[in-house]
Amino acid sequence: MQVRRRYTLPLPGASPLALGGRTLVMGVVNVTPDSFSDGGRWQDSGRAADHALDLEAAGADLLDVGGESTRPGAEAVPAAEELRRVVPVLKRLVGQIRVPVSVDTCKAEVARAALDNGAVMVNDVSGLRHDPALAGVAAEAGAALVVMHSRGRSRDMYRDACYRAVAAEVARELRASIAAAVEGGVERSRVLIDPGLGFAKRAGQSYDALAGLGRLAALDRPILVGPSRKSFLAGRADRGPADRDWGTAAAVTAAILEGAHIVRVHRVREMRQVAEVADRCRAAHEAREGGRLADTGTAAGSQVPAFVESPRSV
Ligand code: PMM
Repeated sequence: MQVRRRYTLPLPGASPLALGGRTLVMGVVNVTPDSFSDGGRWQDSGRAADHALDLEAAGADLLDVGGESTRPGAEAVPAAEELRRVVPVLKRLVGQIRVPVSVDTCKAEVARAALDNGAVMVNDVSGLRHDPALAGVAAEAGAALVVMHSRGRSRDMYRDACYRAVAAEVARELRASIAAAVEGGVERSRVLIDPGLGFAKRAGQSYDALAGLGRLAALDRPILVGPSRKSFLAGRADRGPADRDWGTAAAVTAAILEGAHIVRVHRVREMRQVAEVADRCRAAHEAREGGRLADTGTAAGSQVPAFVESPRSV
């Protein structure tokens, strides 16, 4: 098991997020016709907003709203179309949603509109490679910024999937993304990192990135991991996306034991239960190791969750 540091993530106009005690669950809201798992289901802005509220009620700690599919082979979506998909959903959520909302985009223009309409975090799957101006937009708003590891573009996702040592190369490239964020004006304390499971990584390489998550601790930033329903979980039976939730549960558990602070998932209620059990495993390990695996980070105060035994439990 790997160390998981504690962080306090500042958010504009909202309470800061405490990271590293309990794992936070980020619910996915894809307002796209073609995402690999749920494409087309939430295209209507009213249905997408209802879905976001359902995920909040199911226990999501934060939500990630996106208007561009990043599945392998997907063509880029023009900014105008991405804005048309995402902004009406965000507008509907203002005043209704209580958890922080992130926008999943690589485009500065879309990020700006989303931040103007209630989003407080930008999730850039390109790690600032596609539109470096995005850093300035996040900085100006004081937003949190997720820089995810990937290479190339969605349409030729696997062309650059060649690694000698996946975890080390992902860490090195994420270090460059953090530097680009800071150079663009984003405070380091607002940056999160993500190894980008399934992005420019074949199945075995995604497992290598997951198993090597501990290497990212050296970058001293909170870690977000998004294994949900991805093709590396298809297994020998070649299961389809909707059939990968048990595999997602296993990957979420592995990610938490390897040091993830936030997991990005489609099935919030179920994965919240998974995260709670994995957190208890962490806490038991930490107690046994006498604090070796506990906080070595920057935020003060104990955030290890207090576990209340149910009187009904056998
Ligand atoms: N995966 C998808 C989209 N956005 N963002 C982050 N930070 N990490 C991920 O792993 C990730 C992402 C893949 O598509 P989906 O929205 O259908 O899950």
